[in-house]
Amino acid sequence: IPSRGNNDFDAIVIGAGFSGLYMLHRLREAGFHTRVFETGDGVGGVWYWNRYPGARCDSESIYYNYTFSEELLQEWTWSSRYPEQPEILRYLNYVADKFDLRRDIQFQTRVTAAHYDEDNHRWRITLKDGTQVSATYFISGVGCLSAANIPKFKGLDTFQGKWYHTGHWPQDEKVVFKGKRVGVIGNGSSGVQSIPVIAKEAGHLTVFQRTPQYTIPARNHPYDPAFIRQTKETYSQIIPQLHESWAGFPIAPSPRSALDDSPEVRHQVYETAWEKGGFFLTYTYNDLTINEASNETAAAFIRSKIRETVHNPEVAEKLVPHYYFGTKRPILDTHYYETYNRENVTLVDVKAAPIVEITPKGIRTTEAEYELDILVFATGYDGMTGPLLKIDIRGKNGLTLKEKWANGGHVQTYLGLANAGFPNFFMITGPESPSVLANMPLAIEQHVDWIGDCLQYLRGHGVCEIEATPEAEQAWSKHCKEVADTTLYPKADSWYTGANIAGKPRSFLIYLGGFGVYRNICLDVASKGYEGFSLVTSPKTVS
Ligand code: NA7
Repeated sequence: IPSRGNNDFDAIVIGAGFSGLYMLHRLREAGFHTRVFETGDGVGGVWYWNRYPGARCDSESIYYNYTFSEELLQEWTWSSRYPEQPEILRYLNYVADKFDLRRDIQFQTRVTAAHYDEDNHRWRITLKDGTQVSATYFISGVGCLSAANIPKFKGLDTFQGKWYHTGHWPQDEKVVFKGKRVGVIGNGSSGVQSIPVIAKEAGHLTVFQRTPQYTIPARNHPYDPAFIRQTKETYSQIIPQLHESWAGFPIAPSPRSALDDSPEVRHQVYETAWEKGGFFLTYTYNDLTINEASNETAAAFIRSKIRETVHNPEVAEKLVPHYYFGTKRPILDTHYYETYNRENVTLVDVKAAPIVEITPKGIRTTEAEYELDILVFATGYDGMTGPLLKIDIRGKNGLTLKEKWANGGHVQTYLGLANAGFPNFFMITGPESPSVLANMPLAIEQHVDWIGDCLQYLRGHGVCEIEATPEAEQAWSKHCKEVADTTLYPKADSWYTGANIAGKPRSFLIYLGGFGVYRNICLDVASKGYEGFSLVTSPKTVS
């Protein structure tokens, strides 16, 4: 590696969450001079920012970790099936310390622009304080859900109470709900996790719900030490199973359609899954997300559970969803529906009576004004593309990523890893990769390993520029769409499709072919000398 100035690197990575931490480790081990820039003042990414009450993981923690280090796997022990945010943040800090990562991370530093310098095959990167740095490779570890969606309600600036977004919860302030009139807008995973916890403390909680959601009990519990021991002993056999699986968990999908069973047997299958908690879709039948009639059997079961749980029938009906189960991100809860039996909780249907404005005193809908001391936005994220588009990323000929993805009205990538027109730029879990529909740390690890292998290959072959071809990209995007269109997912208004953000072009932003299939496609591309990419060796010759 040739030595360079202080501000010139082989690789620059944005973000010190699960993605950036492992990318740094992987590249440093391979001898690449690497720098990570991170906005926060600590590691953790989404697990650094999401400190809202009740924030926890909804993937089974025993598999929700890195697998690249056997030593790390043996050393770390999760306390429970779905641990809370502080424990996950402790894990990431532990990783950062163990692999001595902090010395190459610059905290409190936002990357504002990244422009590709075609003549020199380098990325020129601008930091918020105006500093210019450069690197051969520019790698995004910005996460899929890190650009908060704060709807532009009229009057928010006049609100005299305090307001927070779940994804930017303050680190240095303890938000005290005791005795306060609290409003929560939104009931996705963040709302569903925080609402029961806030309700226990608040004087009164008003939930402003636009679309009801299906949520399944998490049934969190401490892990049995024997289970942990056994898993740790067999991890080397489990990892290949994770790699071949649909979602990065060692769970064999059911071989049966929901319509193969009689209503009685089916009911029992659903009852068992409900009692077990967790991955209802996986534990039950194989066609809930592709067959409307099968989906309806599961949806009807969950609706019946809501009606059984919520005492007031009018409130229960407001909580009952009427779209395909599982097509918005599945949610796990701890006593969510039960919370609406509390006397200090009110549910407001803002689809029936939309929010008109935020007033100095609270929220005014078309029907009433609700006085509030604290307002919580659990309104989600500009998912998948939002965090990338917050940065002024320009590839060849000055084309911005925003322009590229607006062209034709939809996002287009190659494997969710790369973009035609943006050489030497890689996205960890970018749009059109399985990312958020797989076990996230595992999906991240797979991308990081692929990028790490690729950079070593390029160095070994004297390649100074790698770029996805427009043809390969078009074919991948077409494939993504075709796979999505065989399912019920695109029929829902969700952040998977961009429908949650006003004006965002609608396209299905996640690859639904399954993690194992996708991983093999990526390996195949690499084994064919990076098929679908054009490689430029120095001096400029295309191979
Ligand atoms: P989500 O799942 O996108 O949920 C956001 C919620 O906020 C959802 O209920 C939205 O209703 C609601 N929302 C958004 N904008 C508005 C406006 N303008 N008015 C009223 N309600 C609104 O975000 P989360 O943070 O809960 O979860 C994100 C992911 O993090 C989750 O999927 C996991 O992967 C982890 P809508 O359904 O759009 O009608």
